[in-house]
Amino acid sequence: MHIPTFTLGFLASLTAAAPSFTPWQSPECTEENALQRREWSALTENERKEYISAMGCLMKKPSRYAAGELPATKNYYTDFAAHHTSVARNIHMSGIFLSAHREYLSLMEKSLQEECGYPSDMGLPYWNWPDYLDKPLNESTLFDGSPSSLGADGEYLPNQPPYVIGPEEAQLVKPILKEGDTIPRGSGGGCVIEGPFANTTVYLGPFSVIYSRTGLPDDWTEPNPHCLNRNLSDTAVSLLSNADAIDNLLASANITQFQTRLNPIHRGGHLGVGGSGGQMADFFASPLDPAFWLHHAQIDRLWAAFQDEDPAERRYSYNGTDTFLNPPDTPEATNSTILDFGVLGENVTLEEVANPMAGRYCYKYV
Ligand SMILES: *[C@@H]1O[C@H](CO)[C@@H](O)[C@H](O)[C@H]1NC(C)=O
Ligand SMILES: *[C@@H]1O[C@H](CO)[C@@H](O)[C@H](O)[C@H]1NC(C)=O
Ligand SMILES: *[C@@H]1O[C@H](CO)[C@@H](O)[C@H](O)[C@H]1NC(C)=O
Ligand SMILES: *[C@@H]1O[C@H](CO)[C@@H](O)[C@H](O)[C@H]1NC(C)=O
Ligand SMILES: *[C@@H]1O[C@H](CO)[C@@H](O)[C@H](O)[C@H]1NC(C)=O
Ligand SMILES: *[C@@H]1O[C@H](CO)[C@@H](O)[C@H](O)[C@H]1NC(C)=O
Ligand SMILES: *[C@@H]1O[C@H](CO)[C@@H](O)[C@H](O)[C@H]1NC(C)=O
Ligand SMILES: [Cu+2]
Repeated sequence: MHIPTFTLGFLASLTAAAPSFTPWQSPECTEENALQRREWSALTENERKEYISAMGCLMKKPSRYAAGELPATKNYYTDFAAHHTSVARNIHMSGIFLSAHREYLSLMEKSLQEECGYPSDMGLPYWNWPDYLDKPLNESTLFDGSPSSLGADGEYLPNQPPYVIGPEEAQLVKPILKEGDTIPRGSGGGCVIEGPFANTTVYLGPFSVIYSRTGLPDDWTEPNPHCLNRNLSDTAVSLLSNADAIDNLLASANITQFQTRLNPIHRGGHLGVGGSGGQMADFFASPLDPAFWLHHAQIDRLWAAFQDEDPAERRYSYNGTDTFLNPPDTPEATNSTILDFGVLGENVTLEEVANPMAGRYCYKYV
C-alpha cells in the first residue's frame, strides 16, 4: 500500500513546478558526492562563522505562519522551534523520533543553504559529546564565547539549587537517573550575554517538562519575551552522553534496544547546554538554541551508523507508535507513517527518510 503513496507524492512534487531538487539531492548519490556533515571542532574558524551567520540570517527571515496563527514566532528560525513545539508529544519517546528529527535537520540545512548563503558543500555540523569532556564546556570551541563559538554560557547566577529529577524528567533519563536523583547546578543559569547570539530575545516558551505528560496549555502560542538562556552542565554530559554509553548504544541488538539506550544519551546533550531552565533543556522549544542542530546531527549520525551496520535488518526497522511513550491505542510506526512538517516543508513518510544516501537525501557524517 505504501509504494503507490510514495510514487504519487514523488510525481506530484516533480510536476509542482521548479525547485524540487537542490544540487545536493543528486539522483546518483555516492560516497564522493555526498554532502559532508563534519564535527564542529573539525571546521575552520571561518566555516564555523558561516554556520553562525547563516543561523543569524534565518532569524531575520519572516515567519511563514499565517498572521495571528502563532504570535510567539517572529521569524523563520523560530518557526522551526514552533513546529517542534507543536509536535513534541509525537516526535519524542516514540517510534517516529529518529525519522522526524532526520527530516527536520535536513529542512534546516536546506534553508540555511537556499535562503541564507550557507555553503552548498557544507552540511550541518555535529557535536560529538565525548570529544569535549576533557575540559569545561564553557572553554570549548562550542561555548567559549569567541566569535566562532555558538555564544557563551549563560551569565553565572549564584546560589542555584541542584536539579532534582521529577517524574517527567525521569522518563527521559532512565535508567541512568531516576526520580529524586539530582544534577549539580550548571555553570551559568542566566542570559547569554557574550559571543554570537548574545542578548537574543525569544518569544516562545519556556515550557515546563511537566507538559510532556499533560500536553501544552492552549495559550502556548502567545508571545512571552525573554532571553536566550544557558546553564552548561558538564556533569549531565559526562553522566549521560559519554563514550561508553555510545559504544553500548551502537552495540544494540535491534531498534527497540537502540531507542531505549538512546533516550538518556539524547537528554544528556539537552541538559548539558540547558541545565534546567535554559532553552536547550526545554522538551518543547529546545530548537530555539542554535546548539540544538549540532546535538541532533550527532543523534542522527549514531542512528545512521547503527543502520549501516546491518542495512537489510535495520534500515526500515521501527519500534513504537506516533505518540509520546507509545500508548497502546496509537498507531505503530511503519514505512507509510506520514510526518507532517507544516510550514517547514512537505509531508514525508518514514520510508522516505530511512536512508541518508538515497532518495531525498545525499549526506554522510565524516
Ligand atoms: C541550572 O541547571 C542546573 C542543573 O544543571 C540547576 O541545578 C540550576 O538550578 C539551573 N539554574 C537555572 C537558573 O536554570
Ligand atoms: C566554567 O565552568 C566551570 C564549571 O564547569 C566553572 O568552575 C568555571 O568558573 C567556569 N568558567 C567561566 C569562565 O565561567
Ligand atoms: C548584552 O547585554 C548586556 C547588558 O544586559 C551587555 O553588558 C553586553 O555587552 C551585551 N552583549 C553583547 C554581545 O552585546
Ligand atoms: C531486541 O533485542 C533485545 C535484546 O537482545 C531482545 O530482548 C528483544 O526481544 C529484541 N526485540 C525484538 C523486537 O526483536
Ligand atoms: C516494539 O518492541 C516491543 C518491546 O520489545 C515489542 O513488545 C513490540 O511488539 C515491538 N513492536 C513492533 C512493531 O515491533
Ligand atoms: C519498507 O520499505 C523498504 C524500502 O522500500 C522495503 O524494502 C521494506 O520491505 C518495507 N518494509 C515493509 C515492512 O513493508
Ligand atoms: C500532511 O499529512 C496530513 C495527515 O497526516 C494531512 O492532514 C495534510 O493535509 C498533509 N499536508 C500536505 C501538505 O500534504
Ligand atoms: Cu526534538
